Amino acid sequence: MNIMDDLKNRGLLYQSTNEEALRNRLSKGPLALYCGFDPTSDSLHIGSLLPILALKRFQLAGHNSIALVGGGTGLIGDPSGKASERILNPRETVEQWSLQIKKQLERFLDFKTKINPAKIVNNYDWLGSLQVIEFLRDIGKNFPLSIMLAKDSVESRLSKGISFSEFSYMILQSYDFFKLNELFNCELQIGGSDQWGNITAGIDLIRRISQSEDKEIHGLTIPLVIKSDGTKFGKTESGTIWLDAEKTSPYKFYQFWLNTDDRDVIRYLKYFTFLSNEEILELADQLAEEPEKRSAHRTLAQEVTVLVHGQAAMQRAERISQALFTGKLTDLSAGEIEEGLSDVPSTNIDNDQIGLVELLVQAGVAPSKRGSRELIQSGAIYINDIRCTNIEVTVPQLERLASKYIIIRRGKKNYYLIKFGG
Ligand code: 383
Repeated sequence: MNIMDDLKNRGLLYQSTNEEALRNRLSKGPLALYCGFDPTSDSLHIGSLLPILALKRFQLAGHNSIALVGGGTGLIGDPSGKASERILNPRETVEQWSLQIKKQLERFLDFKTKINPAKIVNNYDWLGSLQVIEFLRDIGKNFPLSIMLAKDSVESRLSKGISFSEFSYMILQSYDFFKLNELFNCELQIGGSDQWGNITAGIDLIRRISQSEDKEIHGLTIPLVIKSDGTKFGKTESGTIWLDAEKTSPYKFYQFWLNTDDRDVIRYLKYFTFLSNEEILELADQLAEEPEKRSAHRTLAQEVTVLVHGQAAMQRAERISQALFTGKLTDLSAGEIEEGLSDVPSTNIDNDQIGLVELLVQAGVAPSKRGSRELIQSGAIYINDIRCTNIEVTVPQLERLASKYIIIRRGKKNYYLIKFGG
């Protein structure tokens, strides 16, 4: 299937400068395209996943994908979609983050293939050495103020405040497009729908400099992910879902996708996986007929976790999920216990010569010994998923998981992790 039809079927086409012209161009052979990512943190989060996968879809369709790390633009800050001025990050920090983001992007694209190897560039390489006179004379001269002021990113901020730096951001991104067009004949820029203004500004710049109104150059945006319940995609109670395994464990990542709202799961399968239309339709049928099996959710969680963290990490996430879900906790290794329970209150206990009643107090499960006894006697306490109603039990009598843990559950779902000996 051609890439435009594939994107359309998946609901990934939001806006394009001229769809017919782009389709026409794509049908003639491979083209180079790019998408940019600013280092505004030490890791990308799942908000960047859709454009990253779009770059991958283009590469799989035979095109030349370029991922751009905004080492230069990240020093300024894109006002698009931002309600207020950003705080500037120190140069060394942005430089460090650029390296980390480059590494992450590299995992998704194929740099080894002989036919259409992906490229990764950093716009600091050309923006960093731009001279102010050159910038204002050769580039700035091509930006009519009326057009700049009318861009959403600027207009929405005029009354709230926007600095000259952020106001000028679109010129930098436009210059990138111009540069990549010059360097690699890059003919298409893609991005989220928030990037429309910057992408079209770049196209205008290239046309002006080349003095050719019909120069082959295109822009395409993909939708921002909207959740059915109206809350923000990619955020949970415990924070952002990052692509870095150190910041969001593969288990947590897997659980995030597994917990997708039923109303969103089929759309996410189209957005975030490479499964075919037929495979997704099949899962939609299963969701309608046997929703309790959660095949669509599980497939989504598996596919996206493999894409981001690899097969082994996905299988480990499934093992942890399975064990916590069925209560077969004895199967878990120390690392798996830590990963699966990284979000729950945990307590280190040095002196284990105490009773269960005391342990519950020390671990914050109960406010007092009296409260502790009441909880145990009422049947609310589970040790390693086995109910314990005996207030005489002592800690040395309890089984240790992976030789140093005890998992306490209070009621249906309040977990506590106890770790013995440091
Ligand atoms: C910088 C220089 C370019 C082209 C693009 C850029 C980055 C761009 C931007 N993008 C967002 C970011 O970096 O700010 N000005 O956080 C996000 N993107 C992608 C996508 C998205 C956008 O990285 O919609 C979500 O992920 O475009 O918000 O020459």
